[in-house]
Amino acid sequence: MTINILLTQPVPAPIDARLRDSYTVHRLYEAVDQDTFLDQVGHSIRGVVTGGAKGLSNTLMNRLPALEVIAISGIGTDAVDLAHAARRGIQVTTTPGVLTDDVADMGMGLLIMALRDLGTGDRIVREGQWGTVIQPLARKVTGIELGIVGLGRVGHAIARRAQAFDMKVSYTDLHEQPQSGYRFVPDLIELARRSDVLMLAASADQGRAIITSEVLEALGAQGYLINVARGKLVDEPALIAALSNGTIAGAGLDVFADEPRVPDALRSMDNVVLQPHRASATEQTRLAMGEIVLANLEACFAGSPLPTAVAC
Ligand code: 8YV
Repeated sequence: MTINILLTQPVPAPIDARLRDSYTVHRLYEAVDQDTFLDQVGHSIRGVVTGGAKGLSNTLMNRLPALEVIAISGIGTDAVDLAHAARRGIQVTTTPGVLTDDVADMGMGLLIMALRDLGTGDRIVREGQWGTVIQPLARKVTGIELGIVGLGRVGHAIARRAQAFDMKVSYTDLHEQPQSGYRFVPDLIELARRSDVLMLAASADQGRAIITSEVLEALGAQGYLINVARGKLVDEPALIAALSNGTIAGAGLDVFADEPRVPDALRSMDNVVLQPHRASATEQTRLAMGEIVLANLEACFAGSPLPTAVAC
């Protein structure tokens, strides 16, 4: 009997084809009326494939009584209630390792774009204003003090890249990692105070905003915030206020509190660089993530240990 899988968002075409080879695929994102759709297929779904940011709400999980596995194409588990899944005996998997480099690359890209004001330069050339509009001098990138919030896989990859730019790297995390060789600053406000750029690479499993108005004040008028982690880590109204009144100099954001909605205030500011949550969105990485999703599904339905299960 065929196994029914629910997709909450599209996956790359080759992965989609492989899913269709092995399973009956149902697409929540194409359903016009999701409620009726779930009434029809919900009872038969044994596996869900979803994204890190999208996850799976408890309301949705509860509509899937036969669910055995939630395969997250991503590393964030903050949008799945792991305790609820565990109580139901549902296994949860992620795709660790393969998106690390892309996320770090995006972090560095946002940093350079924000400090060097590449967006304005691009616009001046495109709009034929070279020679008429004088663009203010930008901020030097090489040699800055970089504060990394969360020294996990992504944080380490950012730090490695930062060293090639002669940046002085400090970090905060729940615990010191003496073997890393980077300066540990336990207090986030202190880290912000000594950083030119604060880069968020932490998990958001605790679901609370750690970048508060106090942290932004400590970062200061010459400071920048870069976020490639989760929007919910930032008090977004406080960030908007800090950007508009000069409390900090600028920001580079790939993630937001209520995606895909981005506050108008952020969209209208010249000192902010915005991306639509695309840190891992390269063909190579999304295919690698898809392979891990496929391997987890296969193991689950073969009754084998799952390659990258999350401890619930
Ligand atoms: C993924 C993410 O690209 O890994 C995560 O948790 O948020 C993203 O970087 C996303 O899950 C893809 O759907």
